[in-house]
Order: sequence, then C-alpha cells, then structure tokens
Amino acid sequence: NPSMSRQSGKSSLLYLCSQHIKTNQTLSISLSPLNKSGGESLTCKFFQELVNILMDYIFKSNERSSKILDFHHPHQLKEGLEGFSLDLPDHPEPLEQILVDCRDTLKYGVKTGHPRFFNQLSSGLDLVGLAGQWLTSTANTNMFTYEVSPVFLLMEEVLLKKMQSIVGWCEEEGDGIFCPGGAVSNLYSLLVARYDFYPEVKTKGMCALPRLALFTSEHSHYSVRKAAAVLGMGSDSVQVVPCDERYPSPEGLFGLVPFYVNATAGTTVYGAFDPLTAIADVCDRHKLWLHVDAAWGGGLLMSRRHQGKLQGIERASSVTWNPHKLMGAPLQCSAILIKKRGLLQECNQLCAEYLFQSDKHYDISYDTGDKTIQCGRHVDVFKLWLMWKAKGSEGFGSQVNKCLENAEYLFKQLQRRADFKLVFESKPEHSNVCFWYLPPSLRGLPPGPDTNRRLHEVAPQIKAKMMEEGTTLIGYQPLGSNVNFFRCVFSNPATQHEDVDFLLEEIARLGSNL
Ligand code: ABU
Repeated sequence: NPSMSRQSGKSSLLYLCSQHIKTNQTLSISLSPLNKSGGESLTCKFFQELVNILMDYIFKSNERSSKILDFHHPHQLKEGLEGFSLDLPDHPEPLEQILVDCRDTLKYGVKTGHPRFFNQLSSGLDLVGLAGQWLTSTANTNMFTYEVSPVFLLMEEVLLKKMQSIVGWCEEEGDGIFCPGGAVSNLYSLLVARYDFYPEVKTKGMCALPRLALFTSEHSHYSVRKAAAVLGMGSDSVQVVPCDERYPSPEGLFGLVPFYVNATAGTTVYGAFDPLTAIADVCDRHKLWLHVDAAWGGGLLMSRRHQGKLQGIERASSVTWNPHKLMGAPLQCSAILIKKRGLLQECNQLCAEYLFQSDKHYDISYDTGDKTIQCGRHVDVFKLWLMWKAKGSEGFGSQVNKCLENAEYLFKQLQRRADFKLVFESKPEHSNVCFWYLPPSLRGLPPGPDTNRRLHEVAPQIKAKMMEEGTTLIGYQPLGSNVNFFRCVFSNPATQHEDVDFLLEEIARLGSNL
C-alpha cells in the first residue's frame, strides 16, 4: 500500500522497515543500510517501498482524473504542510520519515508526465528512459574520462554519430558532446565558432578581436543573446533579424561584420522554421558560421512528416538537438553537434594532468572531458541509448507523428469553435498550436487597443485558476504585437484526442465568466 500517510496506514514493508530501525537504534541515514547487520534485507525493503511510492506516482500521473498539481504558494511550502518540512535536521531521521519525505516531495510537485500537461516543450515520462535514468544514478559516474565511464563514453560516440548521420553529415564529419540543455548547446556553438574564426581568443581574450556581430531572428531562443553576453561579446552584438509573420527574411542579414548566424528549426513559441537553405546560401556567400538551433525541431528528423522544414540543416556548421523535448527522453538530454572534427577539443582543452594524463595505456581520445567547459559531466546518454534500443528509430518516428497528429486535431477543433481564435490560420508546422480564448464578454467586440487590452488579461486569469484547480496545464505569453495567447505544445505520446477536448472545455469553463 504505497498510499501511506504520516499519521497512519503504514504499509507492511514500511512497518517492517521501521521495526528494523527500532531494533537497530544506531542506524543512521548517513551510513548506508548495507553496512549494517541485516543490511541487505533492510536495503531491499527500503527500495521496495521507494519503488511503491514511485509506481504509485507513475500510475497517478497516467490517471486522467488525478490532478496534475496540488498548488501551494512558496510561503505555504516553506511553512510546512501536513508535516512536510523543508528544514534540514541536525540529527538523522529514520528511514520511514525519509520515505514519507520522498512521497511528499512528489505530492507537492507537478506531474509533467500527465497526458493533460501541455505547459512545456518537454513532457511525458518514458518508462524505458526512466529505467535508464535510474541505472545512470546507480552507476553514479562521471563522463570526463574513459577510465571511469568506458561504456557510457562509447554510447555517447554511437549516439552522436547516429544523430550526425540523421542530420545528413558524412562519415568523415562530425563531433559533439551531450551537455546541460539547449541553451548550453547554443553557447557551445558560439564559443566554437568564435574560436574557429579567431583562435587567439582562447589565450588573449576579446581585446585581441574586432567587434563581432552575430545574427538571429526575433523569434529565436533568448539563449543566443545570453550566450553572447556570457562569452564577453555583449548582447548588443546580436543583430535581431525581423520576422515576416513567421519567417525571418534573409534580406535582413546585412550591414555588419559577418561571423555567425543562428537559424531556428522550431521556434519555442510558434514552432516556426527559418528557411534553412536560403540562410545557408547567405552564410556560404559571406563565409559565416551557420548554427541551427533544432532543440525543438530536431525531433522531426525522426519522422517523415514535416521533414522538408529541416531541409538545409546538413549545411550547418553546428546543430543543437534536444532529445528531451520531442523525442521524450527524460530531462536532461541535449546534444551540440559540430561539423568540423577536433574543433571542440582545440577550443576547450587545457590538459589538466591529474585527469587527462597523456601516458595512459588506452586510446585517450576517449577522455572527452577536455572538450567541454565543465569538468565533471553527468551521464545523459544512457537513457537515450536505451530508449533507442527499445523503440528503434521507427518507434521515435511514430511517437513524433502522434504528437503532430494531436496538434492537427487541436487546430481543427479550434477552427470550428467560435469561442476560440487561432493566432495563425494556417496548419501548424510543428506541434505548437497558439490561440486565444474569447470569453462571452469579448465576443463580437471590434478589434482595437481596448479589446486587446482586455484580451491580454484573459489567459493569465485562466492560467491562475487552472493552477489552483490542477486539472490541466498550458502556457501563455505575448509575442510581438500579439497580446497574451495560449501556446499548446505536444511532446507526450500518451496524450489522446480526449485530452485535447478536455483542455478546450476546461479553458472555456474557467474563462466563462471573465
Ligand atoms: N528551451 C526551453 C523551452 C522552454 C519550454 O518548454 O517552453
């Protein structure tokens, strides 16, 4: 019975566990249970109980009737709820309490695997991926050297090669690394591009370089500007290319010293695609580094649908691709692919001798840690490798298609309803669908600043109620001249048409008296 409570209802395993603790008064959580007499049995019981808690959470995340979140304000969580305390004790707490803490942590969190969670580009809970995550944590090793991560480093190589071949690079091309998220992948691309043009930057810094400019579209991810700031180029060095409705115009790329262009394959809000081939032509002509931020759109490479949107990606010098988004790998799993082999190593290596000894007895090219700007690196590859084994490339394709079909279904439902309005009348290019809800009081009003001002307030009010009720979750934002609108994104293959119907009905219910 995993639904134990602090006050009552201990499961039999938990009871046994707590009895064991009582008879071993010296047991401390700072010591591994395995180190105690009878420790194996206690360890098994502890983990069996933990698995019960996790399974209960997973099953609840899949029950449509269960809440996605039990919302509390920060001060309420800090004050402590029903015995759940964030405070750190001076003395060890019993394992029983540790299990209760695990359960409560999940209770007050957000079930991002719920089929009605539409808030983020990453959602769902892939069970094989989860198993991979658990194995990774059990192995608890570091990706810097082959001597401590032989298998995981070879898996990383296999995955990077596979992804590079899917992008369309040939056997002789391609390098890369898994790193913490799309923003860091984008940062790597800018770092390596700058080094490629100006290798002296590594030792002399920015004062040895001319003032650099880079280009990105106004709808691209904010991490491009952040990377320019972090790398000492300054966010003002980013030239923001205006978009024409959804597309940046290649003609916008003019007037400044060419260096780097970020093209987005699947923008965060609209799911739009920059015209990669046209941008690659401009980059070729002016010898610019072309980076494609396919953090969100990269997953489409696994499907036959919408693949044309990614035409030209093979001409990129670097690509960001997040398998933790559309491909559903558990967070985090993000790759930066660099076409020119060796550049990543040259750009970042400092050859720390305590770690990257040159006289090791194995092929030290697998000590990839010096390619990175980190030292220690989490193993993000195993879960993806395991998922790929379990699904095959075709399985990823079907999963992505399911998300795209859901987006088309939502689009069609919105087209036929008078209480909603689409931000774009054309079919979605990705699984993003953007729309306004029009409460009865706003229907039929003439367009204009006053209507817009009132419409701007609708989505935040509905979202606040949605969070309080916890039945579904969707994001909203303004963008350019568009006042606050909802953005629905599909990346959880567990979502069905009934969940899409529910979302619309729920928004209409929560917004009916606005
Ligand atoms: N690059 C993070 C995207 C955030 C989101 O899920 O909307």
